Amino acid sequence: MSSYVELPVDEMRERARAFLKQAQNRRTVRDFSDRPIPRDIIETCILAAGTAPNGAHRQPWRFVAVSDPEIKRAIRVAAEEEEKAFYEGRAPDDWLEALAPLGTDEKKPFLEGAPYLIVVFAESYAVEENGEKSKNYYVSESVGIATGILVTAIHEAGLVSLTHTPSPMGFLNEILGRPENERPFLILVVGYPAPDTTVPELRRKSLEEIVIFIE
Ligand code: IYR
Repeated sequence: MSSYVELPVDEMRERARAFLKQAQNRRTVRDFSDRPIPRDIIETCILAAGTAPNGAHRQPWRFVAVSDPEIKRAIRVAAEEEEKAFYEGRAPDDWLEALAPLGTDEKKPFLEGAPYLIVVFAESYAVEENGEKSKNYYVSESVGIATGILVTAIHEAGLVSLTHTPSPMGFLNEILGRPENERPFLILVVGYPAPDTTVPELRRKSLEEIVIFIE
């Protein structure tokens, strides 16, 4: 394989540590500045997401990158309607309790204020040029991995993001004109953090809590 370059083990270790440090510095942000960001950076990060390993190489993802203020506003209005129903009754009490430390509510100003919303769609099945349907495989796994790479690419570029999942999300197909074989997966809100924003104090699980070695 021509692209594989074996590194000395010490360098591997060093690079793994450096990457961990970068990853540990990523925080999800909920308050965004309205400062614009260049489209080419979004394009580059989406290309990185498109390198994800995926089922049968079907690449079952679509990214809709929205900076149009009217479309962002329409998404905000529709999402807030769903969120209101969620917070005012649809959500079970234990779920609301779990969310309390995050301080979230039905108001989603970032959907309008952040410079970019990247709406990630999962292609449940493909439609060939002749109109025939063909199956995709491991769609959620594939799109989940692609989204992880997208989040990481945006962080590496020096921007911040929020993974947002209004539920249900069917309104996104309507607003964005996407066909029925594309299922909304999540909205990635992207931009600069608002200057005075804070993030909750969170503890990440330790290695012992997340790994079991069998050796
Ligand atoms: N979609 C709602 C609720 C929500 C759910 C989870 I799980 C979170 O980690 C955060 C929020 C909202 O966006 O407010």
